[in-house]
Amino acid sequence: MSSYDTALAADPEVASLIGQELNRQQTTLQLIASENFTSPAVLAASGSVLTNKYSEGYPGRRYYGGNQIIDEVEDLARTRATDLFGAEHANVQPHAGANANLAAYQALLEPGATILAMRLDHGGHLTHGSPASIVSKFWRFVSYGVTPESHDEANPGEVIDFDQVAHLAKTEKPALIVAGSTAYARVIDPRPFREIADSVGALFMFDAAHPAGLIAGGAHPSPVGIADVVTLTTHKTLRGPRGGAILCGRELAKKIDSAVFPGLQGGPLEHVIAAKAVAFAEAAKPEFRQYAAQIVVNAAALADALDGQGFRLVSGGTDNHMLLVDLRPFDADLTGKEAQEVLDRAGITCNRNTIPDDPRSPFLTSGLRLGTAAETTAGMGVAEMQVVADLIVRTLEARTDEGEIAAVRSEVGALCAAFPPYPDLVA
Ligand code: DSN
Repeated sequence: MSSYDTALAADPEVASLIGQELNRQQTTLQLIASENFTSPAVLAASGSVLTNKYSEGYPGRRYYGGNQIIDEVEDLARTRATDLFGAEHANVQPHAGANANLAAYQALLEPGATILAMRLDHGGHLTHGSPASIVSKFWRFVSYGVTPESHDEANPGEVIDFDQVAHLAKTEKPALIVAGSTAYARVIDPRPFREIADSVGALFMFDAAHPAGLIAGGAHPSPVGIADVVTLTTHKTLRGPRGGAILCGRELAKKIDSAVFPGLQGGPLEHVIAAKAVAFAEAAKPEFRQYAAQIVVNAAALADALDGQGFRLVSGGTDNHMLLVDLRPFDADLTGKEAQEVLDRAGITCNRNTIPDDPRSPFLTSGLRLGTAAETTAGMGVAEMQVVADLIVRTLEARTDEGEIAAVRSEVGALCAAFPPYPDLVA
């Protein structure tokens, strides 16, 4: 009997789908850099009766009755967040990272103000200036990117071009400079951004959606106390429930809070906020520091194992939780889309991604983005990263050989069986 059959007896259709998804997560490799496996405690909090409660407002200032306990939940989450990151203020209500960014812009900027952020095709996020995002209707975006690829092994390029950031800051006079990325395999040092922002009187926001867990675990420099505002997601390297949060100094607290509610959102998701509180406490434990360090070690091991197999690693490698693989030297005809699809069939879940100055469209791409946060949670280490790299290479070499793909799928299943993310849940 599946772990969901009893709880969802009245809805076997949904129970079956959740069971199938649990089975997929337990039996295939999860290498999407923005995903993770939350703890059973996080799952329990986010599946709790707190979902029933309306609590528009903030602790002590709600628009509905019956919020005494909810206030304690949200206060606990805020205190744990500020303690974990060493921040003066935390807003834990954003439903997602995109909402956190939108609220931060709304709090800090007048409509029409200029924002200097990372180019989308060099790793920036939709909320860093995509014409398709609502942010581009309210603010004017100017983009910086990474330096060109270089063939000098000691200095491979494709790192944030701080000369360009400084130049654009001077010429475009942004009101806000944004650091942060969804597809950048290197540490993002907040200090040069701060210096450039100060030199032109701009505010500085660090979008820590991806490295939040690495920051909490001491495996990435913290932007807290350097940036005016830090936005983050709680579900990537931080390993909490799907959601967002904003950290800032006391002087911006009121503006940030008002921008989230009533500016952008209605009732907060207090079941998710409780789950965020659980995750913040988990991330404060000494073992989380080991976990964060292991994510980085595993990413480096995966990069090493793929290097020399014909791939090119954007920026020459990684020093965070992800790597960006240029597929073209491996096979000039292989798109990221095709690679993602064949890897999916082999039980290896990842996503296609543009690489800097990608000649292909974002729908096709020339790259793959791989991340190690989830499988590190499942207990995999350096030895398994070598196996994972071999399975990726075999799959991409045997794209039309269904027998070989089935053989890889079976080996993936055996590897995952040794590292189940939820050993106590039955699909
Ligand atoms: N979708 C997230 C990621 O995969 O990085 C960004 O929003």
